Amino acid sequence: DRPTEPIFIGKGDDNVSFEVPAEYLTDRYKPLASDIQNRFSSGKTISVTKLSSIPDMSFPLQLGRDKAFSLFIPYHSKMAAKLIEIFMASKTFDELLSLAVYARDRVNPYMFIYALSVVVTHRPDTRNLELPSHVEMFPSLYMDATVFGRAREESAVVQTGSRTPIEIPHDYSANDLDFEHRISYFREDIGVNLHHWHWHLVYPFDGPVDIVNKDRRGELFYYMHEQILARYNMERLSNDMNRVVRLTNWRSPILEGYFPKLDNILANRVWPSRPVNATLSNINREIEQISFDIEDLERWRDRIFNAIHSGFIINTAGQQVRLTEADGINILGNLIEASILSLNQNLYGSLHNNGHNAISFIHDPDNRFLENYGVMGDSATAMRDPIFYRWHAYIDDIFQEFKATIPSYTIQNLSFDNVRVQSVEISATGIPRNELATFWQQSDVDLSRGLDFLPRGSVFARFTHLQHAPFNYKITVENNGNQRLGTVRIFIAPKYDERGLPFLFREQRKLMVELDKFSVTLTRGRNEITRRSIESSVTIPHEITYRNLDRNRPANNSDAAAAFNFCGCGWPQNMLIPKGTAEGFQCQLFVMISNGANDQVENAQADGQTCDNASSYCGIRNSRYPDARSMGYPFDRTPRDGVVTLQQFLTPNMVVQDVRIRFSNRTVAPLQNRIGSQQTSKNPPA
Ligand code: CUO
Repeated sequence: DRPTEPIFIGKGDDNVSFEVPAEYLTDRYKPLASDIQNRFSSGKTISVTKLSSIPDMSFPLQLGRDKAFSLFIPYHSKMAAKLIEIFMASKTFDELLSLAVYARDRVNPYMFIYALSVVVTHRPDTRNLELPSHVEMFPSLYMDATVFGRAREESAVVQTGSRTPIEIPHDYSANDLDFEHRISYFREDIGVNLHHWHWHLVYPFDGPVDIVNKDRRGELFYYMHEQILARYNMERLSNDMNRVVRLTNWRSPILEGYFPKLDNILANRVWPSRPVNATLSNINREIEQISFDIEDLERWRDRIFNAIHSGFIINTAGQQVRLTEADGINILGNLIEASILSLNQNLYGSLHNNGHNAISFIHDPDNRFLENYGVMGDSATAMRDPIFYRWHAYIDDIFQEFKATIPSYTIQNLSFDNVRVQSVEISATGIPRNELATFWQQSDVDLSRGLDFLPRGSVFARFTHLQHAPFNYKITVENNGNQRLGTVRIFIAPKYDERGLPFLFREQRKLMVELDKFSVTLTRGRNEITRRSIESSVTIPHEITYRNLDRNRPANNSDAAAAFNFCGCGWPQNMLIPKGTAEGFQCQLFVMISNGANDQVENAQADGQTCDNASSYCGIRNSRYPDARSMGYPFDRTPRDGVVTLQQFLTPNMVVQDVRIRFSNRTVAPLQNRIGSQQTSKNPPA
């Protein structure tokens, strides 16, 4: 009784409607039952089975429908966890559908969509359901609020087909008087924020244990965020800015302000802003049942550092658990975040999550002004704020402190006998060799699914984002051994620091941005490997980030619709390469081929459901992380004695090539047809 072909839910063009049992209507709507039935329906109707008993939803119902929901608030995440548990417990697809329909008009809508999305992503019988893009469901979380008034006007006055896209200006949240505004294109990139939302959807820190407890999730929490920082820092250096400064002092005013210009239409409020020089204070908000002191954060921090320097943590049974080379980082990831897998929340608290809370409630720590949390309180919006990176730089530094306590890689750990990488070269049509070209591009996103106004039909927002010309890597390898499996690992890092001096290895390794990782079979002798940038293991294609797919395509065709949800997690392809500079930002491209025999993981992709096009940051659905090495290998540790520069770090199976990223300040019009849009809309209901 489960769908065998992809079905698109919530498309918003009313082609599908649900026949709801009258008993499911809320008290307010029961008297209107006959009037409501079929009012919004024109096409296919799905009848919803009436369940003989509805599970107890009283806990998730404690949060009002018009209240702000934040996963970082334990009271809220526990409610969402309960709802997820209820949905997961349904025995059949029919039962799940019925429960979801019942819950939809009762539960807080943001919590509902979050919980249902987690469930759809994790149940085997919903694998063929395609989640709409989060930006289409909740566009107000991703773009300038003024867009929506203009969209309403456009849709009221202009017929579908003649409507023009609403352009989102480049400078809507600040101007260049704010130094940090130079990289707002990165912080406010829709795809970047979608990636972050989706990552936390795939790796929730609370919920049923079998959903939370994924292979190496704590380590991936560290690595994915470490990569965000490496990318952010490269972006900053491209814009003549210093690397991000850790938020170390929690008692002094915070220099960075942020005024998001977002509407929170879910909670009927605007998103709170943070003026410059705001100071953190103790949090005590009864309504969210959250209270902790800055001192608590400091205590947890001290205990975590203590554990790292002692080499073990203390679990809830009072036993020592060693932070080993193999597992230490995973234990710490879960402990510092903290997820429900933390081995002792009483002792180590929830440093990272409560840092988000302290920052997101900085403007109203005791709720005296009845204000909601700021953008740091939601994974869909947190990356917009410069403070996100300062906070995460602090968190990352704790992980680095641990990495400094484990053994460095020896030459043997890094080598691949008889394999010599001779060269790597980057090429793209019409662009000089070993250059990467970046520019601006415009894309459209359909707002109609996420906006509740009539008449319906597509209204597009047109946004401008960074883009680069697609390119190829050509890697030449000499294999003097037998035919063997190798893993190609490609990174890029800036060559010079803020002062224009060449980076030393100990700093440069933290700026190494993973570009790709893939397996190759090396035949005996000379091998030439060609790889396209769009195949990257860290990114997902533009069409998947924005779900800009042809909804009329045949089912189960080449875009791997069956594994779609996990594919939604991945760095946006358009942000693979940092912006660079007009003169050509000087970088070092690093390629290593490691011994595939040591990298392989048993049971990776066990269920045959491969959706590995962004496995580096997101893992693989229902499977172990596909690389046996530490995440970030070979740059996750301090170098062996005597290594000061990247050149000195190299073993024969590695190569470094100087490359430049050249930015040209031009804007390319949208490339794609707006496929998948609601080009034909039905007439508005009378
Ligand atoms: Cu992703 Cu702090 O973990 O936002």
